[in-house]
Amino acid sequence: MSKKPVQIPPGFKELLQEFTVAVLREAPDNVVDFAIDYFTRMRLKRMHHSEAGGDDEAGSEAAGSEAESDFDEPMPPPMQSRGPRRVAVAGESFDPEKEDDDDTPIPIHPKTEDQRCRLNEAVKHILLFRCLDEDQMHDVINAMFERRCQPGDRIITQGEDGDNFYVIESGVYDIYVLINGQDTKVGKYDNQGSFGELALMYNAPRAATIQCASPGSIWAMDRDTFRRLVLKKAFQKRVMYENLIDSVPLLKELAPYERMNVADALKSKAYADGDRIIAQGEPGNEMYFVEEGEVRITRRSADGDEVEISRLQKGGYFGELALLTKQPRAANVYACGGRCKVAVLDVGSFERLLGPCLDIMRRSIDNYQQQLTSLFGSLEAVPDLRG
Ligand code: 1OR
Repeated sequence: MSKKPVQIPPGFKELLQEFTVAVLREAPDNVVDFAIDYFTRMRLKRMHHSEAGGDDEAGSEAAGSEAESDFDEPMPPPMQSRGPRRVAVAGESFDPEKEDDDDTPIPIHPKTEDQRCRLNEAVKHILLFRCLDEDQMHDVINAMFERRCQPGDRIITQGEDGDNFYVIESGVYDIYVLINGQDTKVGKYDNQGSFGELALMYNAPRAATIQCASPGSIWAMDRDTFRRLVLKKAFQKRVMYENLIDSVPLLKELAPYERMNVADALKSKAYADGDRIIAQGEPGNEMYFVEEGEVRITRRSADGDEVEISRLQKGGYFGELALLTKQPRAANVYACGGRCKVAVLDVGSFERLLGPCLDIMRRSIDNYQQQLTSLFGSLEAVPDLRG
């Protein structure tokens, strides 16, 4: 009986070595979750890289192609696919240019004035649309169609292929994920938000089940239109901020899905040396992450002198204190050195997305307080930063 020789796929050894090093370095609590996250990122990077026309390292290239065919689940914890996959979709590669080339007209679903107003209101808060300009938003509004929902209606079923992307106008929608074979409720959308983008963006099966829990209305956009109008820009934005988000220790508290939402919400601002980013005493509506360069944090003492409190580099964050305490800005922040780039998160997104990081941020207020006391304690009464 002839035995077939065992073939080790090219790059497989390097892939396992790199993964092992990552596991040892990070020492994750849950290795399965970590592995899913690790390979999803690798796949995203590879897609981005090939989109940019670059060459991958031998190891990751081979690893990427393995991942492409074998790894379909984008989110931890592992969510088993249910039912057969639509092969044509699963086999499609990510090619944003191809989406652009399509010159069939964007569908127009006629709307009453009332519908248009309601839809305009609903899309205002959709993070994924932040990367679009006015004309593109016009196409988006035209292409969406309304669907009324009743409690119990299943809008999305985990494991199925993706047909539409949805924006919520009203109603409550529960999120279920298969955990140990059981549909388990992991969250809900309460009268706002959007869902159904993952399967369309990553050509993956639906990662969760979405079921209506109170009557409402949602707006749908079909898969092809979503890919043509939104995919490229939204995808690029997620990849662009992935690096930054990875470099911020605070954001390690978030699940990968939550980190993607943060990427959708961020926008970058560049400053020159000496520009003031935050002014002490002013109201605060935004939080910042340092993307490039350095910032200098200062505070005015009682006699008007500005004293430097600290400096932050890539991965550091600032501006969260006023959002947490609802107090005016407690310090000035200046760009310093060469070019300084920050990623800005508005207060609404801060409140919706950074819930899991709140404890860490609150604890760091005590550090600020200690720093303040050691710098200013002997000169003036130290304000209470806890709000
Ligand atoms: P989709 O196209 O995969 C299901 O269809 C949608 O549910 C998905 O896109 C998201 O828009 C949305 N993990 C994955 N998808 C989620 C999650 C989620 N929540 C909403 N969706 N998690 C829940 C976080 C509260 C992580 C689960 C472990």
